[in-house]
Amino acid sequence: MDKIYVTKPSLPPMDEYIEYVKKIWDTDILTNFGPVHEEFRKQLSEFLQTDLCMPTCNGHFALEMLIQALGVKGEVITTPFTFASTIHAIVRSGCTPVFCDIKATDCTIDPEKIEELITDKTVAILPVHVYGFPCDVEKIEKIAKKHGLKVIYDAAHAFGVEIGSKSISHYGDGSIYSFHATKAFNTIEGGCAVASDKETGIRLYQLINFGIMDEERVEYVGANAKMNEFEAAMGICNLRHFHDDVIKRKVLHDIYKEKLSHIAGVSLLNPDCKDVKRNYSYCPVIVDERIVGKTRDDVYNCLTEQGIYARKYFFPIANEFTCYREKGYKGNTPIAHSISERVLTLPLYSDLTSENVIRICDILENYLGRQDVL
Ligand code: T4K
Repeated sequence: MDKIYVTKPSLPPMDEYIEYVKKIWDTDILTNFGPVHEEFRKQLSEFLQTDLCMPTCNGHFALEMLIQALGVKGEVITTPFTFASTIHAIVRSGCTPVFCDIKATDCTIDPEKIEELITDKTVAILPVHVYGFPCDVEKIEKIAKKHGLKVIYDAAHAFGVEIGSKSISHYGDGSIYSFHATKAFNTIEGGCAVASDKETGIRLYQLINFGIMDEERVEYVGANAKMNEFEAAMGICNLRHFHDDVIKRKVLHDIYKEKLSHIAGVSLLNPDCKDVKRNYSYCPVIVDERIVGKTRDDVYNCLTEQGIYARKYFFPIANEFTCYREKGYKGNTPIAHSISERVLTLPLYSDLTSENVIRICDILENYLGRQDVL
């Protein structure tokens, strides 16, 4: 049996990519905002409904650059239920993370718990649209306005997600996406930062290229966070197929939903996202040991023995990382802790066959048993 990983990159037909590789050979421009980059940026702007978006070398640097472009320095309220990048970006930018707990329904920041963490040092809220599930953007905005805080969204998982036909990147003062190979939309490595105002957009553009203004002027302590021509070419090609990929993911997600509803001790994390266009980027499930006496790790091991490599996104939570647990960062996060011990993300990608989804569910059913659905 072939191994099945949690994800597999979407690759366009090779001919489509080669066509762009030839263009790169013709121009001799490999990076530094070349013509393919420019073409991709325009397409991205259209897709995201904004001119203020900048492709970057990855999602992590997009976040660092955005934090810097917005002048954020101080305490930043975020959640620990995320990939290492979110917290590393805050810390590497000289800010202090303050950890807010999450909602059990969708694993995004719990807005009811934000205000109690605000101090006179708080400068920003940095929520994560984890698994592509939108945060409670309206409530977060109200809190931010009331206390004069910036809002930066880590939308690494949320490319293509819209709320009421509006791109999710239009909320807050800025957002970032990841276009890493493992994401629903990839440019090999890559990402993008989106600003909500022109001034931040221009600063982002400058910061991404070392803060260089022109040949004789360097105004900001920027970095090299540029996307190169080969990555931009992959972006152009993959963008053409993104819509179809999401449809394929939804079909597979719906099979999981139906099959898992009959299996004891495991439930699909599938929040009721009203008025939301989803991207089905991950398939997180929660294992309930109390029902079948099997832990998340038991289920993980059972799948691994069958060549199915699910992942524990996100375990451990960031405030329990070796590099952070002794730092004394503020915030109690019992729900995030509890979910991180019970969550498992099952394989989901556009090339996965429905037969394999059924096989994964059958393995789970054999191991955990059936439950009656009302
Ligand atoms: N914020 C959030 C919330 C994020 O989740 C991330 C990244 C970021 C920010 C930062 O964005 P980037 O700077 O990365 O653009 C992966 C990704 O590397 C990472 O991008 C992602 N989040 C995170 C959730 O997942 P790993 O360490 O789990 O990846 P890895 O290499 O174990 O890949 C998972 C599986 O995918 C493999 O078992 C096999 C398959 N795979 C992977 C690669 C790289 C392939 O089939 N082909 C491939 O080329 O972190």
